[in-house]
Amino acid sequence: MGMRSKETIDLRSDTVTLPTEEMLEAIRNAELGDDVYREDPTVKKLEEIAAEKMGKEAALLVTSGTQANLVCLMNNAKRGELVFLEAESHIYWYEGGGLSSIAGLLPWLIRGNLGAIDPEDIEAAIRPKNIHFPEPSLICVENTHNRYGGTIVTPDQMRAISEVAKRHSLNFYMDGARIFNAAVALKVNVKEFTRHVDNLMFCLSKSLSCPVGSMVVGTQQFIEKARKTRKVLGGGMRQAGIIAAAGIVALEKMIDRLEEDHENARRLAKGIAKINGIKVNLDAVQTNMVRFDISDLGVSDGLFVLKLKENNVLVSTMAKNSIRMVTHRGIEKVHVEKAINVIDSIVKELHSKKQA
Ligand code: TLP
Repeated sequence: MGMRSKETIDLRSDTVTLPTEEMLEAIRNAELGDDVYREDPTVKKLEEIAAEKMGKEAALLVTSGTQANLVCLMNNAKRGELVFLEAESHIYWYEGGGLSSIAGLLPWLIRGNLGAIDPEDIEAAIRPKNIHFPEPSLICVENTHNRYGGTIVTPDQMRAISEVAKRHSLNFYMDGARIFNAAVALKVNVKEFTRHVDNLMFCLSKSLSCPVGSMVVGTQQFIEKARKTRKVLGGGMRQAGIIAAAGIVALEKMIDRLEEDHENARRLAKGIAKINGIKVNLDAVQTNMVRFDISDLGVSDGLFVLKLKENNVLVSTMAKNSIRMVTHRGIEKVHVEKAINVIDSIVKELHSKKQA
């Protein structure tokens, strides 16, 4: 049920997962009301469960990860203020520049190690008060980190960053789109990550298999403000219980199984690492993503993606010569093996063309 068709192996993203039978059943039976009037009992229930799981006071269902990040940027900082972001962060790369065009913020990029910013680098970037300087107000982390290939910012690293934030009275926010992947991979409670941040978002519609939705989580006061901002951005939804119903199933049933996705990603990574001409950093394969480099193959990433597609394996490109594959509920061991074989034969074909 996770895959679009029996033949295609879709490794583009975990966003392609389809709802489970249990989710569809829960959607069918959900008790509904108008959530802008705060009368949808299913949404309320999901928001309570999410807040409780994250160890925070309150939560808010929003339409997407992008909307969650935008709502949180707008409520953690004022227009014209400066926000510290990891240089490869999703907020900076893939959200249409909303942090500047809508939230009015100035991004200050700091390059991290596999996605984790060194707290000393933030410390060094914070300048003393001066009439010339923009006011810093927020530090963002992304966990797991997408562009580094699903890497984890550990609880210890989170704590160290939170100390810098406290020392300088900055807000600390986590784009935790895939934070449950991090928790499952390290076998720790997700609160070990969330306790260090003031607020966060996580996605229901990625590895947890929901069709739609993300959650913003934080203090009661923060969530009240976020509710207003969501409405302004057009994200106030009416009988949103049909979305929340699937979210409840996700939080109750879909977290533990993420370990399977991680095993499959490791299997996939080890399999392609053996292929001559493919470079994969196995240390970066920590959750459900595999990024690999094809610069030795003498073919563009666009053409490589196309060749895989012709063989019914879908992947995405993240940068020049760089390919990403993501495992999820629709990917099983047999698909992993088939994908490795397809990549192997395409690479062999490319090598033989080079020699000819
Ligand atoms: N990521 C998507 C694409 O946009 C790249 C994917 O396929 O991985 N934060 C992080 C860390 C994300 O990876 C994403 C989505 C978002 C935010 C935005 O979520 P949506 O797509 O729901 O707006």
